Amino acid sequence: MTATHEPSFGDFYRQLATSKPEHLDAFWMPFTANRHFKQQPRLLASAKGMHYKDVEGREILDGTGGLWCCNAGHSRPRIIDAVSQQIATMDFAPTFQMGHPLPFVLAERLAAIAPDPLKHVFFTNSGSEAVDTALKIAIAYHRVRGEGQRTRFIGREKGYHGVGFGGISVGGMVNNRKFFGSMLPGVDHMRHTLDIERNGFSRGLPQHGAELADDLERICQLHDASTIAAVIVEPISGSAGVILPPEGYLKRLREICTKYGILLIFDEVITGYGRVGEAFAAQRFGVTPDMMTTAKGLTNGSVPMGAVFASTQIHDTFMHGPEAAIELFHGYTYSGHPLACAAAIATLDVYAEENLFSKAIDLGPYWEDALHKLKGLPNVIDIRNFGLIGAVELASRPNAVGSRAFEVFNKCFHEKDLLIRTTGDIIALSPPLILEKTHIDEIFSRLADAIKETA
Ligand code: PXG
Repeated sequence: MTATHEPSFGDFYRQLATSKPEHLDAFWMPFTANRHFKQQPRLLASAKGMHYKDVEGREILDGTGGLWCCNAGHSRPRIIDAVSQQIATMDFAPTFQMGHPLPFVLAERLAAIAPDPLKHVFFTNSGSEAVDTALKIAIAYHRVRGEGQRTRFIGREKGYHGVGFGGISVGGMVNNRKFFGSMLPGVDHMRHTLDIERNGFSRGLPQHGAELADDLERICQLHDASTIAAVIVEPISGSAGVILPPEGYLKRLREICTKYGILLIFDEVITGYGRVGEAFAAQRFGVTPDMMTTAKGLTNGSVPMGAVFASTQIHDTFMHGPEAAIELFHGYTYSGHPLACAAAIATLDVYAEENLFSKAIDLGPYWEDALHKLKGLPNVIDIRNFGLIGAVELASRPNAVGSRAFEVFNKCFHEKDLLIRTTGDIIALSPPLILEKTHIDEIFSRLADAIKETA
């Protein structure tokens, strides 16, 4: 069965495209300047491969994989078929004291591509829920093994771990935190690793800054390591504008965590599923955490799903109580949802058949060269890259942080038929991994023009 995925630009879309702002008012959009958007909406209607089409049928090259989601490109027939067949077969089944085969199959498939010993998988519906799940598992794990005093979490400045109370507490993006009260108690933060002065225009990982991992050592001295449950970091920070780990930094974090019995959690929501040339950044960097949080590329963005990977040691620690007792009082109605599982299994098939996890290695050098050719364009103060991730940082206008990059974003979308993503004055790129060299050329020539045309 092949579901139809041809766009139909019927009256509905046309009406939406020409909507007056008040017709768009009911949807309170996430992380969006709502009033600004609704004056000049950017509405996508269909997607295939490397491209979106907007509501008027204009083709837009996707430099972002949706939002770091669609690693295999858009609307892949195999995923469409799997989800269509699944919804026709069984729409929903509970996973609390019940089961169905798909999450078991999927977990095994995921364990097979995860680094040893991260061989157990807990399903959620998003990255934010994956983060909260991992934090809760960390605290419960220490309690189960008799170290219930380990309740502190250590995050990092500029970290993004979703929007749950756990995630914003360990996160380090100021606007995501300051409106929301005091959050979780007992959280501390290491410094971030962005250092344009020493590392500006680095190709790949920056040379300077491994010593920033020693912040963790200092925090351990301050609070006593025996009070700390876990450290959580993104191997590469995405949302804050592509901040890379300096050479040796992650290894140093791992060493300190091991020394003090602190769990290390890698939030791989954007780095997972091939973005950096291996299934996970943990493998590319040769550093193994105790847990990984993932989402997005897990289903190629097609159905909401997150997954937490836990080490055998963590999982097995929970499995010693009375046999009929529930080991972990945590879960979501939709943990292991049939449609999400079907989408994820089909997605893993596509990744494997098309060897997409190695695309970032094969195309990485070409991507890097093309990106770094933007050096010297007006207002470009840094360029960063790793795998198939790229960032161009622009100088901020006085008293208007973010306005210059947002203008480039708008110009790209409306005039250059290119979708990019911005955060502050940083342009972030994370194209579908199916792209070819001609797409890379297109992305950077259109972006270069937009940057040149923006004062
Ligand atoms: N952790 C990380 C590292 C993320 O990047 C989340 C958790 C939360 O996932 P959910 O599925 O709850 O949104 C994310 C999400 C951007 C951007 O522009 C990145 C994300 C979300 C929206 C925008 O970089 N990452």
